[in-house]
Order: sequence, then C-alpha cells, then structure tokens
Amino acid sequence: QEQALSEAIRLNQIGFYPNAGKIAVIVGTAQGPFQLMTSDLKKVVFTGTLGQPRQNAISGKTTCTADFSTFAKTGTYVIVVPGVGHSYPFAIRPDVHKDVAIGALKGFYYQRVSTDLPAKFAGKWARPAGHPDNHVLIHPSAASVSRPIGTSISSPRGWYDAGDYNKYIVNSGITMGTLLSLYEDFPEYTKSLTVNIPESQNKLPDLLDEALWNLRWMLTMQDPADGGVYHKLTNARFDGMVMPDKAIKERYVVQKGMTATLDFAAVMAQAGRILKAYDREVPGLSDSCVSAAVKAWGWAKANPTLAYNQTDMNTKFDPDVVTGGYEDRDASDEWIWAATELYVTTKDDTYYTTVNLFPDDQTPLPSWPKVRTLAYYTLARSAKNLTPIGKKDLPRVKQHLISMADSLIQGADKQAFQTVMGKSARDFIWGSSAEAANQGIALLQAYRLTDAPNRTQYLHYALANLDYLLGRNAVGYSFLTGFGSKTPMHPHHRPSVADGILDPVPGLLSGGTNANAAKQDKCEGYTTTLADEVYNDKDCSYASNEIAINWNASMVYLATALEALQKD
Ligand code: 9MR
Repeated sequence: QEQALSEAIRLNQIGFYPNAGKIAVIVGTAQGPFQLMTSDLKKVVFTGTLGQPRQNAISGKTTCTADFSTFAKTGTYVIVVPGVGHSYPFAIRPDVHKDVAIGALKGFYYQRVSTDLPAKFAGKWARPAGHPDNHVLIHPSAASVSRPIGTSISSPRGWYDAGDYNKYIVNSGITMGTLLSLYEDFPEYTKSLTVNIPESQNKLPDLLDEALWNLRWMLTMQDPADGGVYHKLTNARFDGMVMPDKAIKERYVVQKGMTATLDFAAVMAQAGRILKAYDREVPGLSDSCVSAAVKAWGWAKANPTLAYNQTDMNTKFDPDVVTGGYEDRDASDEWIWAATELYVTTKDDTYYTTVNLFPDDQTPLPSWPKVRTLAYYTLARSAKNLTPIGKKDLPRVKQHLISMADSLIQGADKQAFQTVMGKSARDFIWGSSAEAANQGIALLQAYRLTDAPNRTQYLHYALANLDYLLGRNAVGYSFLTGFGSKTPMHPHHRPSVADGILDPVPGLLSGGTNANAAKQDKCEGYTTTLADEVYNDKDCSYASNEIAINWNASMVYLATALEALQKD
C-alpha cells in the first residue's frame, strides 16, 4: 500500500545510535503494528506494535510510541505506520550526531564580529566583515576619570549575541562557561573535532580557537583602571534587518555591572587554567586571563551593589539604550560561580570561604541569569585537584547533582514524548530549546559521577532531550538550522534575513516553543495557544524563533558530549 510522508510521526530527524534507545512518537489515535523500512520504502526490516495511547498532559492530545530500540543495524530508514504514513528518513549508525556537534560549533564562526567570512570557510554564506568595533564610544553611564565622556575604546571581535548585532557580557558568560566546560569534560574528544575555521591548522583545538575569538573581545571590556567590566557593547537601538557591514550605527560600551563583572571573572579564571597547557601557542594569555579575573573580583568586592538597571540608566544618561537588557538583580549565584572558578584555578581558599557556596538545597537549571549550578559542575569535575576545604564539600556537591538529575528524570516515562523536556508547561519559555539542552547537560554531569545509582537513566534521557531538539517534539521541527528534514527556514537572524540566500545560516539553534511568544513579539501567524506548540517559523518571531549564542553553546555541549560518550 502507498505511504505518504506524515508529519504526525515525530522523531529525531538525524538518527540514532545502534546501541541506544530509539523511539518515534505518533500524534493521534493510531494503534496496531508499525514497520521500520529502508528509506526507499522497499524493504521491511523490523516490525513492532505501537504502545498504549497516552495523553499529552499539556495539550490533551493523544499520542503513542513506536519503539524500535532493539534494532541495531546500520542504515537509512523510515518508520511506517499503516493508515498514517511514513516518517522523515533518518540514519542508524555510530557517530550519528557528529555532524550536528560540528555544525553547531561552526554556528559560532558565522556569528563572528569584525572579520570577513570567506567562502573557503563560510560557503554560500560568505560575507564581508561587519562592526570593526575599533572606535566604540564610552556611554556617559560608563564614563570614568581615565575614560571620560567623548573618548572611545577599541573592542573588536566577539560573537554577535543572537539575531541582533550587539555583544553582551552576561550572555557571553554562560556561553563561554558551557563551551569551556565541554573542553574540560571531554578534552580528547573535543580535540579530535575539525570545524573548518581559519585556525583549524594551528595547534589549539578548534573549540578553543573559536572560544578565543570571543575571549579576546571580553578582555577588552574590562576597564584596566579599576577591573570593572562594562555590561555590553551595543547600538542605542536595534539595527534593521541588514547585513553586518551595512549596520554602521554608533556603538557604545555602557556602565559596569556586578553580574557582568562576576561572569567575566568566572570565564577568565576558567580560561586561564585551560590555556596554561597552551602557553607556547598563546604566550601569556593564560596569565592575562587569571589576572583579569582577579581584578574583576576585586572590583566586585568594592562595588557590591551595582546591579545593571537599564531603565534607571536611561533616566540619567543619554542616549537611551534600548537593546537587550540581560538584567538580573540577584548576583548571589554569580558570586558563587566566580568564587568557585577562581578557587579552582588559583587554589586560594579565600575565594572559597568568602562566599556561601551552599545557601540552600536547590540546584537551579543553568540559564544566563542563574549560574550557581555551573559552580557545582566545576567542583565535581575538579574533584581530584581541590584543596582539603573543597574536597570536604564534594559529597554535598554530588548530592546536589544527583538530586537534580533524579528530579529531572522523574516521570519522564509518562511524558507524551518520553522526554524530560516538556514534563511541565513551564519548560516552554523564551529560549526553551536551551532548557532542553541544559537539562541534558545536567543529566550528563550527574552521569559523570560514576557511583550515581541511576546513571544509565541519566544518559538515556540526555539523549532523549537531543531527540527532542532534533524533532521528537510537539511541533515536529528539528530546531537546529540546516540539520534535519523540517528545520527553521526563517529564524530571527539578521544575516539569514538579509543575505538573499534561501537557506538560513546553518548550525544555529532556534529558541523554540515559547508559550508566551505571541504576546511578546506580536508576530503574526501563531496558530495555537497550547504551551508546547507555540512556535512560529517567521523572522518576526523573535520570542520563538531567534537564535542565540548561549542556546547554541548548550546544543554544542549536549551533541558533542553524547558523541564522546558513545566512544566509551
Ligand atoms: O534569552 C533572553 C531571554 O531569557 C529573555 O526572556 C529575553 C527578553 O528579555 O531576552 C533574551 O535575550 C535576547 C537579548 O536580550 C538580546 N539579544 C537576543 C536575545 C535572544 O532573544
């Protein structure tokens, strides 16, 4: 019988590892048998029975699963459900997510500021340099004795934050922390990845080369006179939908802030210890990073109340700056993260003891305003290199990571798509794709604790969240541009809109489903209010379809770590 493509069959559109879980979720009331067929639809290679219908707790819709985990033969296949149709094609093979891992890392290359992207590396997305950022004005809010109003600084490089062209230290914080942690957690595997960037031939791993593009920018954001770090480098207002080289409005650095300075300290401390091993390739950079971190810490101690408040800033200074706020009044978690990274790098107990690292039993899922748990990840991974004071707390750190992982997996088997992502409607926030990826990372951090009782489950559900991101979800999109059969075609991403090329820049993670998106961006075309289905593949939908470096970093971590763990 003829089968047509059906979007009701949701699965990872890239594929599956031979020896791991493999499921598709069918939206609707189908029952009975299903088949796994070769992608030419000529041969049935496996037959199974659809699982019991279950109800999606968020939308109320009926779904069932097709489980073909036991089938392990390498190839390219489709799932066929009689009366429903066939799925998109997918592969079963080792290394199946390697291209995704490399592609998402390459996404950062496309976000580079102040440099041409030649066709050799950027293919059809080649473009001239934008934003030299060598004449950036000191916004009146940032003026100091050494840098008075009317002066400028040079602050080139970095990555564009997202679909806009500004550069924000707070969001660079978690982005860099996530990428550098990937390197520290899986050094051998990440060294083996070649991304085809201009630095691919040098002795540094491509992951670090890419991170250095942003690290060098971050270093310029510190005022050498006092150690404080500017919150962001930005236009006064967002650019239109033009290419980077056509966006030539004046740029400013705005006032120094507590969260920016502490995030900066954490990143510089972590980078400093990693780069020690590359002193020959990047002479002195490791030391510069550590001194920058120490200086930033000093500023934070001297100015503990300076939270960035954009509205407040705009009442006092001109011009008004109305670009991304990244405001966060609670810096207690940034203190914990900075203290921990400085402690682990310098082995100076004072950092550890100045801050209460365990204010309560919570282990918040990391996101740009919540970085406490990054400190626990770092303590766990550095277990062997801690001074006695840190060693003493290790059981406590492990307890945090395990209880977070246990609560994540709890009930995931009852969720309609059998993922941790989407157990609660609260997961569907602005940038929900990063929630999914960060849940996956949290599970992998706990998986790395070899004595954790449920660790095989952690790995299973981390992979399931990658399945979510690549298509097993309530909207049926693979959220990474260019990877999968149904992917975002119109992300809110200025170069993708303005370049006149049909395909968006690849390797960028769409923010994804966001229950409140319609209210937030007022883009037309939202078709539902069901929390897990509010997604709009239009470039005006910045609340559901923008891309951002912090989201991409989590995607890079999850895909790369799962690939690395396949080698075990
Ligand atoms: O990722 C940010 C999200 O958590 C906030 O809810 C949202 C609204 O404040 O802003 C997001 O960050 C945006 C930033 O402010 C500017 N560049 C684009 C970012 C992604 O949308």
